[in-house]
Amino acid sequence: MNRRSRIVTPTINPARRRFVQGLAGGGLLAGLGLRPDSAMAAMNANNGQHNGPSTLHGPVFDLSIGQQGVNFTGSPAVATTVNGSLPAPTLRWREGDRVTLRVTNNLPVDSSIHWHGLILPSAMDGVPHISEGFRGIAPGQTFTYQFDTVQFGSYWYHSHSGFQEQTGVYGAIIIDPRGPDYRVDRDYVITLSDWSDEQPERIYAKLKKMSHYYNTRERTVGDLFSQVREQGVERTFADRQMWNDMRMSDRDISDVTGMTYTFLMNGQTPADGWTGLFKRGERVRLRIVNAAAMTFFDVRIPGLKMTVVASDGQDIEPVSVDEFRIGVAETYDVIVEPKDDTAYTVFAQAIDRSGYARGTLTPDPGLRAAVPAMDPAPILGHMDMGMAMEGMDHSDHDMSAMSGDMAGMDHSQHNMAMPKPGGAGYGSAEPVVHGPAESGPHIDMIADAPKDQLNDPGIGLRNNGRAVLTYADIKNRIKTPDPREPSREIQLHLTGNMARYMWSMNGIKFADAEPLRLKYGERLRITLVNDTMMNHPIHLHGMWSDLETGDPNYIPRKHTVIVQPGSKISYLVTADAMGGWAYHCHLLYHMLGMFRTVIVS
Ligand SMILES: [Cu+2]
Repeated sequence: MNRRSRIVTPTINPARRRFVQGLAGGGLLAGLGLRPDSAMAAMNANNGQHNGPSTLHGPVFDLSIGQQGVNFTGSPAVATTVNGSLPAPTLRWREGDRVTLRVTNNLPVDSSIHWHGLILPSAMDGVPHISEGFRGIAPGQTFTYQFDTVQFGSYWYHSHSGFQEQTGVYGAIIIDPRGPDYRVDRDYVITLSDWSDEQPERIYAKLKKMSHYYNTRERTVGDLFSQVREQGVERTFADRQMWNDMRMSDRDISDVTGMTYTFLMNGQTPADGWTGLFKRGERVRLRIVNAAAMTFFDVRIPGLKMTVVASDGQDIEPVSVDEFRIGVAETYDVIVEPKDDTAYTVFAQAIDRSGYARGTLTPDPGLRAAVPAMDPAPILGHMDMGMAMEGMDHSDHDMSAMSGDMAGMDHSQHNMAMPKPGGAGYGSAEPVVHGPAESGPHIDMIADAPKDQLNDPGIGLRNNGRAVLTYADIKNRIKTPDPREPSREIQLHLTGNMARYMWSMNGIKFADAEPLRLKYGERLRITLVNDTMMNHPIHLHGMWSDLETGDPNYIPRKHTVIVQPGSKISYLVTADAMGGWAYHCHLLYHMLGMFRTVIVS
């Protein structure tokens, strides 16, 4: 691997090479675009970054949303971009600054920008018809956002109108602290996203018509024979009968896959790859933002340990890992210290292994590292359906391995902290109750025995021989800002019917739902129960989700929380932000149904 070579040496299984690797040299089309000047600027070397979006420094920003010709796959397409750049320019300002962002909409339809993870007044949050007095930005109009920055760290911004997030309106935000920061020699943003040449409306229509449309991994006859060989006829039959009865597939990991997506790293296709430079011995900070519409990524840099130092912009007690999963809309900051004069691949495989985004950290722009093979595609097991662990006898190998982990987890927790069930920081002690709206054709599953799975790295990452970050590893670096016990608990179920592609909360879709009302100043707990087979990244606007990972003194704060299939998870919220806020699954095509308005008054 020390060879100086420009050649990418893919070792991936040819059978899995179906995803759209993209075009080398693809990206923004300067010739077709409206603003070729900024497109070129975006391609220029930038702070040791070989390619990727440029950085704008605040406190005053002018952003213009428009259309831009791109070519990521060999076919020209039209993206929606900010200042002609995809991803949008990185915005950098300072904690304590009053920022002004003048956003002009040059699209023929309404647009908006939401500042994801920022604590600000409702009127500045950028969600049409939910943020106070905000109805979106009409074509040709400029909306001026202005607010005081009360935080620091890595965040991002994106359109909250239509499906514009899918077509390119997303970018990173870096807020530098007034106080001391991690000392590093290099500081790079890594924005992950999923590009499709198909119009998002078309993708959505296909999913509505046939939810498996993009799932090319249905079982084959060969799978049947190998399952019979491993588990015997009876167990194989019982297992398959269960899946058939439910009219579900145990391969449904992602709704939209590499069949249509080209996965991008800083706007670069896997064929090209983003490149960041370093000198041996330097400390390099990577701010990873998952700006994808629908894709979870598992991120690793073979040969390098990553020290995770922040989650969703918030400093955490540093954790050293080989790999982490990043849900849609989450951000993680890691520090790496390459000791050798060699190139490293930044490898972000999609959760369903239908493709990957790729970049390179290298001392020399001409040097590349091998691209690892993708892991086997995960298969859903009983735990992912929230079934009781006793029912585990005919589960897959993943599962039996997990039972050991779970036993270990319970044990250690009891020994360690003597948790007060239901106490702040420890999660819910309330029974799981399925409401009356959770039956009918719009619901295809309920979790009988959903478990806290804080210690579980998630499907496809269990027992893979690498140290994988889990939510249980995340502890705040500062003391819990609001140590109050929750005065009440709201249990919200994430619900849906995969086959009909209907998504909801508590069995009720957004259009039919009453807002969730919070009392100003109250401290409450929200427990999310996932009655579906998918991971949902749930994002509460305007207030922190204080994730209960088992230590009441150092509760980490997140803006987006992954709820694993068939599991439950709890966080505390201090309702300290007046007005209307969006609260929703951040998977773009789930959002229409799995959404609530939160009103704090
Ligand atoms: Cu969802």
